[in-house]
Amino acid sequence: MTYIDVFNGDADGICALHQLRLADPQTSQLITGVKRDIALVKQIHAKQDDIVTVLDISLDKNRDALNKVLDIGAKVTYMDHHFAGNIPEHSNLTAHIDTSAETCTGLIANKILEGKHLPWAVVAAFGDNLLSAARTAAEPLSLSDAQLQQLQTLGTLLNYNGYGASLSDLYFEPADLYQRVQPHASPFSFIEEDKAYVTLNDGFNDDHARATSIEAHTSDAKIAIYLFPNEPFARRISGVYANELAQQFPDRAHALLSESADGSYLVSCRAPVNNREGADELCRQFETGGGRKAAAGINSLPAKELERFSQAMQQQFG
Ligand SMILES: [Mn+2]
Repeated sequence: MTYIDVFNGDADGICALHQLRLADPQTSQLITGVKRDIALVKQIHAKQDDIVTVLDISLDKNRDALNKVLDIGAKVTYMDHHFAGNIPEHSNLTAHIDTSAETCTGLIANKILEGKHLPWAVVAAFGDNLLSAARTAAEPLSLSDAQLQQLQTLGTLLNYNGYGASLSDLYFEPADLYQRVQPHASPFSFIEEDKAYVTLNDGFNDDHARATSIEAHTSDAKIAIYLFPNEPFARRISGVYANELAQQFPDRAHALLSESADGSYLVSCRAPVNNREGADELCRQFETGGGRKAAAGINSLPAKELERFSQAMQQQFG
């Protein structure tokens, strides 16, 4: 019998798994990837009675593979907050899915664990740009403003590390980053003791400075679209920078399009913070699009569809 942990390679995925494995330590096989690599369940080679945990990836995008794993006889616990569609009814499946805009997988895990490793759930929520949900969740911890800010920065950096078209864009492979987090019951000890924090912080600051020098391609009171060049810094910073713009201009929807090597665009889209819905609806109109109400993306938007995207965005948020 093998434990198989499948998780999104961002802050939320890492912090959700970390909470669960702090509560129930097991040696497990890790399956993850860049944040956008969400078709992870098909990578599972399960046997009967294996214990599979799937975190922070849309069930809708993994349903066929999930059904196969269930039919083999593995026991699956599935926790997520992305669009799920129909959830299979199977005696081997336990699903904890909550798609409300103010939660994330780390907060779902926290609820199940009754707050046992709450600081990591707060990091997860900050990572997913749920700033007010993170602050509310943190209240029982009675942290100082400076400590809360540290958790926010850690969430941002773990999230930042997940963005890229391939693992080679990233500072750390998400499985390695999870393993570096693993010895730390407290996020503050990770921040103080692991040099990964400094590496990510420095990388983030460099990428961020380059991002802020790029002006919007189109912008008005309701929407803004940015075009970023085909460079690793752009792929790494795009998602976190989109979150930042969303917080800065809370009534506006944002799309950040990073050019890929083949000329298509990798799209990060954010609904207005003051009305967190529609990002998934917009992105799902395109073949490789998906995500959740507040934050969604398109893996490969053909260059010739830029105008169509622009119009669809205007339609959705204009
Ligand atoms: Mn998430």
